[in-house]
Amino acid sequence: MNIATLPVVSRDNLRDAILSHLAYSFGKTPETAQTQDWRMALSYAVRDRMVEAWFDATRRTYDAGAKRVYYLSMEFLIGRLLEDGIVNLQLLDQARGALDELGLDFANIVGDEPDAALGNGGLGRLAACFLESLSTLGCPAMGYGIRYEHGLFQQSFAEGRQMEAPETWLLQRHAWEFERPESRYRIGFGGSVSDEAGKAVWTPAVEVDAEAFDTPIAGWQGKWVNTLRLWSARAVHPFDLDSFNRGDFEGAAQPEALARTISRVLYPDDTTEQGKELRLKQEFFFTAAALRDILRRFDSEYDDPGLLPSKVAVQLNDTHPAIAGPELVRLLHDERGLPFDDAMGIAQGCLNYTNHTLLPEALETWSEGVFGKLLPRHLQIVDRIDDAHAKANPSRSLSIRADHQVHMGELSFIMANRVNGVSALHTGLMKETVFEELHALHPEKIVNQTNGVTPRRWLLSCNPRLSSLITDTISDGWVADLERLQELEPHVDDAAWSDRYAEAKRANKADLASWLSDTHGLKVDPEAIFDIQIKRMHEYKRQHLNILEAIAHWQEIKDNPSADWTPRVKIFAGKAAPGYFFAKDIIRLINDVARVVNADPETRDKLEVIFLPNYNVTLAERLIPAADLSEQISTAGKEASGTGNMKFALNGAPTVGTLDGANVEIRERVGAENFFLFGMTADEVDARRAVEDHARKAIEADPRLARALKAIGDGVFSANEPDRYANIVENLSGHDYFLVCSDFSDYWRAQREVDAAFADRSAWTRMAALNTARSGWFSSDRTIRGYMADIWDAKGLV
Ligand code: NBX
Repeated sequence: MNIATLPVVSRDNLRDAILSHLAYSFGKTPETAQTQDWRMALSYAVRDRMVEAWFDATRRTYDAGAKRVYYLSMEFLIGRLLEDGIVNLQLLDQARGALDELGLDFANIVGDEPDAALGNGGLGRLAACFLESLSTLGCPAMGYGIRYEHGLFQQSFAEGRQMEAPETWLLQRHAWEFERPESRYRIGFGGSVSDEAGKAVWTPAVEVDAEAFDTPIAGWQGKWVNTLRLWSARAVHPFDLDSFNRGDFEGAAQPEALARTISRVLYPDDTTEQGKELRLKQEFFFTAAALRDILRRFDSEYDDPGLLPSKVAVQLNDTHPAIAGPELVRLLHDERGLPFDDAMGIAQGCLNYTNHTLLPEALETWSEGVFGKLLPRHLQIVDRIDDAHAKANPSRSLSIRADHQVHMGELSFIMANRVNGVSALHTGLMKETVFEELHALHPEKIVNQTNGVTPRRWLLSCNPRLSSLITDTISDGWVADLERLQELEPHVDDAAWSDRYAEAKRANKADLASWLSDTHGLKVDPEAIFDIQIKRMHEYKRQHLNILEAIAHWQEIKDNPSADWTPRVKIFAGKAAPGYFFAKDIIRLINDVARVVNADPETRDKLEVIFLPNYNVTLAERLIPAADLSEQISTAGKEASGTGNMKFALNGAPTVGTLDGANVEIRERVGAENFFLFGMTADEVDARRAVEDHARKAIEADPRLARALKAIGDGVFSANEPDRYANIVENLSGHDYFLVCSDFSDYWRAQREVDAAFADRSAWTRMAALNTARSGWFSSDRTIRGYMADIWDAKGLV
């Protein structure tokens, strides 16, 4: 069947499909069905509508002999898929109607879906937005990753402290995946390499199977559906019968338990590399399985491996799949007998690498010991790659293997056809810092692709009120062509339209206020500025700058309670890596400040501080449409891009931020007058660090800062343990690597400008609306078009 002939789905069709799945897929009657059963039945009914387009996409790709794109990522932070699927297939009215008729509440049913947290933060969420845009653009593509049994840990607070519990999304059946027991590859680890007639032969010591699970990803209007293929680790021989017969029941089950460890849990660190062997195993496991799958598909169509670069583009999402370089060379050279140089050339023609951070502690390296023990043949190949590169570039002074470490960034760079950064500033800094020497040797390799976000999830679906206003104003072409939001500009000075814009935001804020009350027992003033900072907890993101300003603000209100303060609700959310103690202290401090400040009757209606637990995609979808102000306050030069910053701007929350990452480009587009800029530039940051005692000098120069720090140090927020935050105070008044103190005064100034601007409501609404109208460029459709043109040389087929 061609997609053009796909039947139109009516409310009644959908209702019948739900009832049919309830009976025949889940064995339940409407009387016995629980919320989860209804949710599964609805999911299957929606999923069914993707399948024809899915088959069709595969067929058309084969028929066209089109180049395929493979996105290799350790993380896909996809969140919930049901509402997304319904929205993309344009079944929202039908689904609501069908559930209504069955006496069910739509929000309740879609809200039952677990949030698939197979990622840590920006890098994983970017991968999820990219998959959706690849489908929307009809680019033949596949995502490859790991089917973690446990995603990112669940966060709760005990007396303000972060507690971690395992995430268990797979305890319920996953509605969207198709298990593919027939798609299995054997993956080896360890062992030795022998020389057989001049040929290297790797004999692994241990083997596991990688089994595929496929999730269809439908693009806008369901015209094209790509696949996210996640690998699950299985034992080659799941059960040891000999042990069992000897009465050793535990031993009998051990092979399966050991094998499954590989795909058991997502590493919860988003910056520091731990160099753990299991992590390297995970990296090799999914990368090797993906490459075998890619070659199998290629072989079914072509018989000349020289054609690979023209038919296959592989994107490495950071260095986590960097082993793809040596592994592809091994497959082509050792297993298929191509000369080494040819194998390396072909691999370099296929692979590309995206860098997401310049933080030195995040750059992956593996000790030769760990690497060589787990992947002995790959270590040899790394050396040959290094030698070949050195021969071709005799002036080169560094190498992939240095200080007894394998440097994955260097390896990725050398093995890639293109290397990209994720914002203009970040790409420029890459050329000047981490890859300075390699860039000088290969000046054509580094390109920029500024990140983007999918407008289907991050506007259409999460903000229906604003979406309807936009569609009423300029019709619905913006959903697939976000730059058309510019057409809103002529309306921002129309009072009636502007009232409707303000009303959408007001209603979103009221919704958030009732949700906060219902679920957390928190009362907030919907008239206050909703000032939101949501992201992973990290010193460079400077949540502590934000809370210091809140403390100073609180003190100032108390000095003069009857002044005309603009009421503010400060909302934080974010997880800290379990081993990142400083970040966990910041969480606790924010919670302590919230407890004290929120209990103060003198300031209660002027300032409130909230830290919401367990930040995830679903919570972001709830908070962003209700935000007035977006906090993007990293130390300049440290945030590679940011993507939350784009979601806020799109949803009409102006930014208070530094010139960092994509903030720079957001400000250029929305206009400097619609952005609250503060802080040092990346160059000024470097200069400031060289100033002796920079923190102490900044504190001496700003009595507000000094007083806020003193309150923390005196135990104002931790009366039963006054020195609880001695470490934070000491860090900030001493080393202060992230220059919190040096940027404080200017941040304070910018925040008071926010207060003044918010007090003029119509001017504020205009500013918010201009943020929406001018953020269309930050669609991930634009980003993916950039990758297709500048990196992959791939074409869309819709
Ligand atoms: O990638 C993030 C950057 O910090 C953001 O500025 C950027 O917008 C985003 C998308 O390009 N990086 C990130 O999220 N890194 C990780 O999550 C990460 C995870 C595991 C790990 C290292 C980094 N070992």
